[in-house]
Amino acid sequence: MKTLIRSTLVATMVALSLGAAGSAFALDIKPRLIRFGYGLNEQSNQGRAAKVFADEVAKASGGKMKLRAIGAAALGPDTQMQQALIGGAQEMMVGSTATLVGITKEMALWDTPFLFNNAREADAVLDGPIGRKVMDKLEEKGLVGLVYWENGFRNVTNNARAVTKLEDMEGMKLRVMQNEVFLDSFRTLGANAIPLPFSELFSALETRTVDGQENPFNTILSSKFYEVQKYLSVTNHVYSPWIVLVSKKWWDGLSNDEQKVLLDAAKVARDFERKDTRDEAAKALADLKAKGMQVNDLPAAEAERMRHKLDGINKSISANVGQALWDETQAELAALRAK
Ligand code: TK8
Repeated sequence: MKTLIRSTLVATMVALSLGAAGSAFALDIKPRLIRFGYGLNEQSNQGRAAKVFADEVAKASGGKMKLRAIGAAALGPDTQMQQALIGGAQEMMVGSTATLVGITKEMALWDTPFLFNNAREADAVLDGPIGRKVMDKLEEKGLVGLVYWENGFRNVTNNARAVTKLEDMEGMKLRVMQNEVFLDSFRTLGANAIPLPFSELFSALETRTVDGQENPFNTILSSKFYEVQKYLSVTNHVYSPWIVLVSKKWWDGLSNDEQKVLLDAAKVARDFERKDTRDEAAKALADLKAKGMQVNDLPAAEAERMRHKLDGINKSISANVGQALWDETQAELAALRAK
């Protein structure tokens, strides 16, 4: 009898609160599902940070928002996910800024060869007003950029020879990201540059469709490129950012609180990701050596020759992103270097 009364009471209370709060309450109890796609596998720096991001979103929203991290390009390569975000068929992703250049030309700024000398410069510019300005350009195209993560400084791997001088690039069949700046840069250096989505890269290397590719140490390790590549030449030819993107269509339908949860969580994940990526990079290099890759440094004088050879690329980048943005970036870097 007692139990019956209690359960009737509870039922009445639930019915009352549902009635009082109306349909908004009924909607609230169903967590908002967010598909967050990325290209690398779960055991990568990208995968680890995606998990931190998901945990943080769950915690900060009290379980009302549920971010599902979906890796290994299961939702498609970067360019396909970007289109899904624009169309509103997918909510979020993290990927290379380089694959966004076809959508927002200012993103090409980050592809400038040898733009940043170190991570400190990259963080300062990306997290400062210039990084913000470039990110804001996405909105008119249907995307919202939240934060930049670190992909890292890129290095060349291949099966033909160690790259010890500019001439070693000659005729190398090298996979590059799908972007005019990367294509032009490597063609200028003499390589036979071939644009391919990242998700097709391992098999292209394995089947010798291409001789080589370029990516940071962490990715060369997590994507097991050491299984199909012999030489790793430390060229550090460009710093690659990743960017956390949201579908603007979907973002505009969120409450301010929900937007804040995502932005704050993206920042927490960014700080984790940069630290993890930097901690792991040195270990990854040692691991790659242990796995038998032949590693060499590109001498500074040769890097300088490459940089010089690429002068023309810088001119076309500055024309494309706008001279004012280019000048502002150079001034900011000069100020950072003077410190
Ligand atoms: C992962 C890519 C990757 C990038 C590339 O989807 O394509 O080489 O470095 O990180 O964005």
